[in-house]
Amino acid sequence: MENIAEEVLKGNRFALSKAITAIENEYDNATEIMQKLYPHTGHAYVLGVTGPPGAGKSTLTDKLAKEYRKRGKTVGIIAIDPTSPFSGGAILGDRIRMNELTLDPGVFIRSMGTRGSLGGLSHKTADAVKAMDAFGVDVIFVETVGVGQSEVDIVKAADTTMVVLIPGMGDDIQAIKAGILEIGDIFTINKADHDGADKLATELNMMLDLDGETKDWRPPILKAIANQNIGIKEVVDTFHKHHDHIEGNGQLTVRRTERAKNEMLDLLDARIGAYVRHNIVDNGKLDEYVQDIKARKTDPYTVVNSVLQDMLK
Ligand SMILES: Nc1nc2c(ncn2[C@@H]2O[C@H](COP(=O)(O)OP(=O)(O)OP(=O)(O)O)[C@@H](O)[C@H]2O)c(=O)[nH]1
Ligand SMILES: [Mg+2]
Repeated sequence: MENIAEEVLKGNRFALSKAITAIENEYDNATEIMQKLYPHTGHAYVLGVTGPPGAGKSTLTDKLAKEYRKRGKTVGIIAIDPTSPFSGGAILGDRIRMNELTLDPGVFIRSMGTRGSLGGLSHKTADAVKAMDAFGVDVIFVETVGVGQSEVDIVKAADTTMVVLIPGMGDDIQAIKAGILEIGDIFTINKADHDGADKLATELNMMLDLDGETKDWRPPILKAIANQNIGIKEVVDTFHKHHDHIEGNGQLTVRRTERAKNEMLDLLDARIGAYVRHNIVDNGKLDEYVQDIKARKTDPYTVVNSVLQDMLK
């Protein structure tokens, strides 16, 4: 395909698929594709969905996507494959569960691999989001597992982030609370058909009370039974509420500006890193430096200073 970007802009699904593959694998044409797509981004609303493995994130996303379709919106879904080998089986599950959605031309689903590329994943996810945005979907879901730093980085691509929790997590909630309180605009307790949903809601409420004194948005706590389609409309309504809230108080613009800034700095870091590598690692100079540093003939600080001076000439 000659003009992948042009085809994406025309709404060609196959081209969108190729564009995301180029992004994922860092093909040479990825930058050019993004340059052409970028002017056409900024229209989609991006929803982050994160939470522990098996919480029902994909099931929820599937039902939420269908609800958005009912409301006349087109939907993109990016599922970031679980890194853990324990939940690796869910990748196939995701595809099967979301299968009926893939028959709907108003929905585009794509999973992206994390293996071996955690560092670059947030920027690849952000680019995949932009590709879907330029393609023309109204709403984009980004599903990630867990609440570690890499997920936090990934949800930075989202305008509104929902954290999915499940009853019976016991002390786990203590362990992850710092991370989840920070990133959750909305909390959904899924699997509310299991015991302990109310207890979890109470605990979460207490934590949010402690955390939320200075904030003007109190993250709502919702309950859902995703596989029975219960609580789905309420989640979508709450997404809308949060959207209206951050649009009204200017936070949406602030978030998006911050995102543009961080993305540019990340890109710059990556390019500079690649340039440095190319210049001192590939030509074997690094090994010489390391030998000299090890022998205490010089030190890393001096070496870095002189390498930089040489490069910036
Ligand atoms: N009982 C019950 N089971 C549910 C509910 N929602 C989802 N499930 C089931 O929980 C299992 C995991 O659901 P997924 O949607 O794959 O969960 P996930 O969070 O996407 O999982 P990973 O992507 O692997 O982290 C599936 O067997 C679902 O059918 C619910 O509300 N109640
Ligand atoms: Mg999933």
